[in-house]
Amino acid sequence: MLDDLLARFGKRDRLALARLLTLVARGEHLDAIRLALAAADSAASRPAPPVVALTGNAGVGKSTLVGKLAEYLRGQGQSVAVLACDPQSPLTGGALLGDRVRMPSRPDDLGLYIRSLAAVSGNQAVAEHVELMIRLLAGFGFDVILLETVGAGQGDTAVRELADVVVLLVQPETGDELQWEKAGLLEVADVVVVHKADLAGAERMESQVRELLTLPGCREITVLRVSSTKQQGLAELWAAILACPRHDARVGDARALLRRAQQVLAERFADRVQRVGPVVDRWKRHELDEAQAADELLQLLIR
Ligand SMILES: Nc1nc2c(ncn2[C@@H]2O[C@H](COP(=O)(O)OP(=O)(O)OP(=O)(O)O)[C@@H](O)[C@H]2O)c(=O)[nH]1
Ligand SMILES: [Mg+2]
Repeated sequence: MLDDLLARFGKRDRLALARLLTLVARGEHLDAIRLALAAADSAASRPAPPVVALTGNAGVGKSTLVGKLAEYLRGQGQSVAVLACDPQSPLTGGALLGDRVRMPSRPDDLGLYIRSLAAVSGNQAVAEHVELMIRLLAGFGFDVILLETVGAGQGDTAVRELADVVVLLVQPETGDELQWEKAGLLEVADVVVVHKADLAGAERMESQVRELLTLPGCREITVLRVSSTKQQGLAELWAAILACPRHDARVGDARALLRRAQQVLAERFADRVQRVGPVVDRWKRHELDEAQAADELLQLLIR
């Protein structure tokens, strides 16, 4: 079944993509999918798509802005995949909150793919699986990958590792909460969006953010006012995102190295990986005891 799915994925079958994402979300067949992607990566020569995370407090308008940004990019002819780490995401029709639909669903638009992910506790697991989902979407050939993440302080450092550019959303009249953002999120942000700029107090909020950013130790961060409602600032936001030095210098290098290591391992062990399954099956059927199975597996590896 997995082989069939992977073959269809290779032919850009969206249903296969959806099924593979589901498997990854459940933590199933991760290694096999990784291996298949590594093999495909080494064959493909296209550059990795930018991965942009939008993060911020609940209700700040992440889903709305992701939707608008996706529409903007579609208008530019770019294909876009969205991963919304939010089970109630209005982007996906919000099964739980149907009235919150904020983006027209476009089942016919093959250049747009939106997937919501259940928020799972334990950042490590989420990060690991989301990373593989991103690789699936990249492997499928999307030009841009947008990530909506729940703005919980702790998890956002994981976002830093996943995304090339992190956009932090704040909104007017949340003066006190800015302290919280100062503590954690400004450290991971590349761009700060004062969202809902159509509301009163946006300018004041912008100057507060700028003031915070003059504190010693702050990195160069672009601050912009954007209104999704009025569709203002989207082009400027995208330009600011593209102007960020993608984290390739640090994370990107490490990613490239890991990818290469994965390819080498996949190539070197391809024949043996096929033989691991049967050993495990024999162990499951009690034809081998643990020690014998472990021994056989070890022999496979050190051969
Ligand atoms: N005034 C104004 N309201 C906006 C704007 N963008 C979004 N909103 C409203 O803000 C509210 C929250 O929007 P969401 O997109 O669901 O926010 P979110 O950050 O994804 O929320 P969670 O996923 O629940 O954390 C909704 O009522 C939107 O209509 C904007 O540009 N201006
Ligand atoms: Mg949301």
